[in-house]
Amino acid sequence: TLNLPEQFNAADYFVDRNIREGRADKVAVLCEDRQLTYGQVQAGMNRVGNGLRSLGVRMEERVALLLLDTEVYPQAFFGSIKIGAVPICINTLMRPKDYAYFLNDSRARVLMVDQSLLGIINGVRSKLNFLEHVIVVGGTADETDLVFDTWVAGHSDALEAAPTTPDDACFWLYSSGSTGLPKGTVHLHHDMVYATETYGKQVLKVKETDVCFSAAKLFFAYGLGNGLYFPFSAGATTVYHPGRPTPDAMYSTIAKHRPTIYYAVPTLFGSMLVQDGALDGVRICVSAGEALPAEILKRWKERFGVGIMDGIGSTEISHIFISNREDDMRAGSTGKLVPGYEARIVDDDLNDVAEGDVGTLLIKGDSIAAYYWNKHEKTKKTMLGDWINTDDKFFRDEDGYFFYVGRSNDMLKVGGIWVSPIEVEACIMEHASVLECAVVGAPDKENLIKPKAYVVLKDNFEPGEELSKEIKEYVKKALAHYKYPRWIEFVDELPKTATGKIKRFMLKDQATQ
Ligand code: 3SK
Repeated sequence: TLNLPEQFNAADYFVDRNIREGRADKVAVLCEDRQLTYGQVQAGMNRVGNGLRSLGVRMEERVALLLLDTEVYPQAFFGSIKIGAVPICINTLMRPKDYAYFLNDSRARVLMVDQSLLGIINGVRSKLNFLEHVIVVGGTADETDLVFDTWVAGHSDALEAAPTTPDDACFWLYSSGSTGLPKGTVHLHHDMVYATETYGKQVLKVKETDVCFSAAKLFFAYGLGNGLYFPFSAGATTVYHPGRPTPDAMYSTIAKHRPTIYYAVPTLFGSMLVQDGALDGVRICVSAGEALPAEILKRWKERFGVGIMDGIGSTEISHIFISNREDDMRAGSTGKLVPGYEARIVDDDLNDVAEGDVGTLLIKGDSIAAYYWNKHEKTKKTMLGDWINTDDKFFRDEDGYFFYVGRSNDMLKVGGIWVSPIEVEACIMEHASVLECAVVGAPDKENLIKPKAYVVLKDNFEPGEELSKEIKEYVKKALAHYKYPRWIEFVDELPKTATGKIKRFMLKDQATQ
């Protein structure tokens, strides 16, 4: 257990403590050509907190953050937390209807949005039932909105933390499932501390001298720990790249800011391997989001002489709970339990399976989210007292190494982000030519899973490259880009059970051959 005081605020722990411990002048954030010290982050955070209070934001109210990775992020995130409000880190890759859902579901009255995303929000503004104030970061705003820089400048840089407790709501992330709407995952003030004391300190071993750079964005649970609360917990420096994490951008950011810890997802490690670039100064790389193919790990080590520490985490558990270690990496295995977490591998009746047998992974640890907002039934099925059902299938060998086998449901992890095949199927079905379809995961040439669609066409439509391209473009426009099927196979019919259910396992087997 953490033994936190009865009154505890995560912004005090992750930001103010750095000032008390003498790091006011230490560089906290490097972003392009700009830098912010811990003293400047604290002042900005306090101004944000005071600014939100002046807009009438109270303890427990949600503040939506639709922001790129820049120096504004820690100020907005911890500024909200410091007054006891609850920031929601929102994915910047989504579509207008998704934003309307997040903002209405959460009932956030304030949104901080990067100016590059303001157009999307304006497009759905008439559908937003609770939003009152929009604060635009990095640009101008129309008369009704506020501009972040001028708004914060008008508020004091002195602020006392609100009297929150370790068990108050602290922040949310939206988590998506194979069916149903995304779930607001409610994390408490102690959750980030628990993840820090366990994975951050005992596996990652982040130190004050480290410079962290996460290709995974801050709005992902993975990126939030990597690029914000782990480095801040140690008084280290973090590097932000606001743009797309292309291999070129990663290499040039690494060359410019010389991080010591570099975090990415397997798809990016794979694409960096086929491009020129160096990793000078990086002492360790970290991978999560999807299983790291052994071949990528081998080629990375050969080329750069640096290992990739592969692990698995979840939005609900805050961060990584099973991981390889710097001095103990087993290719093909997700590694061993992170200290502070317990695991059970169970059958469908929640009985433990024998060692070496495959079952569903349950995890216990104090960084697990308290509940899903407004989703009582889903909360009861997932959060089982001290334990959480990860819906991941694993087996554990006699040495304690865990091996990932797949999902209990049909969800796919694509480039580290969950994709529901059912959502993609529903979108493909809207195309005029499609009679039926099924989407499953198929490995690409790097052995990384991407969506593949099996499509039955209506009469009068001809299968071919043209139509395949058209359907892919249709999905890219309607859904977040990463969800589109990389391959479309036209078939005469889909395999079905006697009751007409698609035999997905047959298609999965076919797609993986
Ligand atoms: O996808 C993962 O493995 C992960 C890792 C850390 C935090 C959150 C997630 C989803």
